[in-house]
Amino acid sequence: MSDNGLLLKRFSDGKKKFASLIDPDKFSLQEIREIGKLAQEAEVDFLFYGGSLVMNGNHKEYIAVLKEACSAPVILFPGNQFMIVKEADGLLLLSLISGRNAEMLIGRHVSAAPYLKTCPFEILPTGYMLIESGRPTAVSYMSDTAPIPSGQDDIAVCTAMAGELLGLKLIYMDAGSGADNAIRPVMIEKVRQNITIPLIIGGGIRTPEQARAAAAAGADLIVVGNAIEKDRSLVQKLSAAVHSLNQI
Ligand code: 1GP
Repeated sequence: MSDNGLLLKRFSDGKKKFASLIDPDKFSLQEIREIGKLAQEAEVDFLFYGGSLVMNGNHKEYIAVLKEACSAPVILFPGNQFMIVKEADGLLLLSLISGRNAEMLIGRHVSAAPYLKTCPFEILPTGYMLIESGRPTAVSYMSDTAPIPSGQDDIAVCTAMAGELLGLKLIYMDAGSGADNAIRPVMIEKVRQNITIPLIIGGGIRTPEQARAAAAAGADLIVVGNAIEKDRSLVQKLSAAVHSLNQI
């Protein structure tokens, strides 16, 4: 386990960042190479790798190909312990703080801890918050938790504050992959005003305008998966939209 904190330190420059989320089930090895090249051209800051239900078990090879094609760090965003492979550069160690399922808050972490201690990558302790997005998502079903209602900004704020007080290093608010509605910028703004740790936003972002609005509202890192799967050229536009805020 690396404790040099280099990935986390990347956030300290205060610049808006963009991550492309890669679900290995959606791509062949050849496609993964192309996706990696496009991400490199788009100058993405991170490649997130994972999903709430992943059936493909070829993670070592997929990650090796991604790393050949793109210099951005590959960070595991695991739906379960079977996709934690040592070839990655980092791992979001997610505690699902919006839910009340003890397994997702701490149980799985206890089981994984001895293995995680042997992993060379950086571990990023992350308060993971699901936000209601219009309809049930794979992640709320798989985690057996209810998301925070989309209009309940105060609950989101207090949950994120509690995560920071508990010592978590990042907060990730997620509407869920392919969500009908992305998280409202006003909720992002209120959470941002009440925490000091980096804020990651994802789920249902489909356009450069939405990505820019989420970053302008206070997100430090925007994550997009689904929309790029449907139109790979979007990675360039989304990344540019988020990074455009760094030139102001
Ligand atoms: C899902 O936040 C990520 O966990 C990204 O969501 O696939 O909808 O972009 P999308």
